[in-house]
Amino acid sequence: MSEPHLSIVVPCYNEARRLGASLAAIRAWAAAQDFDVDFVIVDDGSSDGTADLAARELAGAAHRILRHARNRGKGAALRTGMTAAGGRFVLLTDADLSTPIDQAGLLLAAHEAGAPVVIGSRKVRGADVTRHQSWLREHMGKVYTWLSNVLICRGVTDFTCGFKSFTNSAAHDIFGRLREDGWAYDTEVLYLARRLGHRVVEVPVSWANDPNTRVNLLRDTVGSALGLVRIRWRALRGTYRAARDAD
Ligand SMILES: Nc1nc2c(ncn2[C@@H]2O[C@H](COP(=O)(O)OP(=O)(O)O)[C@@H](O)[C@H]2O)c(=O)[nH]1
Ligand SMILES: [Mg+2]
Repeated sequence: MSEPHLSIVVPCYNEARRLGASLAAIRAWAAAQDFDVDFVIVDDGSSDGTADLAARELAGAAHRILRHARNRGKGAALRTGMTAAGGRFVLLTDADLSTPIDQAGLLLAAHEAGAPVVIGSRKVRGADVTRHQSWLREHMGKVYTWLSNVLICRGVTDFTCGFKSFTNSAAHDIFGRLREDGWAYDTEVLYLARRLGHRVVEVPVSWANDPNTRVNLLRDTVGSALGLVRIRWRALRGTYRAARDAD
């Protein structure tokens, strides 16, 4: 297939239980569009047969399944998947489709209006959170957003929604420079987008929490906060500028 209009990248870690239904929903949505879609699945060292399941579900569809030999984290998986994607636009979505795939139309409309980076937001007017996270997780999320705004990048309402899309060149530009392997990657993506001059547009999306989560609140909150400090430190030291100049 020549370059598809849209590549859909799904980072997966032990997703055999819920990925099948999600891929079926995405395929059904894609079949109803008047443009070509291909899939990039990144199996990040799963031990539950995620890659085999993805191969079965995507038989007959344009797709690639990329595998990490060991678990490296969502940021690392997206660096692999987003820089391998060939579509004119590249959408990343969580495997649980907490944001339903039909919301992709809203993001694509923003691209057509000229935005290189479009992020789903649960916080801007018009967003619709139909099932909330636990009180504690939601409040930790607020603290993370505040810290990300203060330390790294102002004016973003929702860093961590797992539904974002990019023009192909913005995807390669940003994810090729990503250093964070773990959960702080979201903030680094937005930092890099700003730094590289790719305008970021927030689009309100609907979102329903799936309580089945790979996030460990204590470990991953501390890990993410340390990630923000690393990003700020690299920014101060000019690490990202050096990466850009090396092009
Ligand atoms: N590649 C990769 N993906 C991960 C990892 N941990 C979580 N994910 C993916 O990130 C997405 C969101 O994970 P989830 O557990 O639903 O987190 P939550 O929605 O933030 O509670 C899913 O697609 C997961 O498969 C990981 O270590 N590596
Ligand atoms: Mg989830």
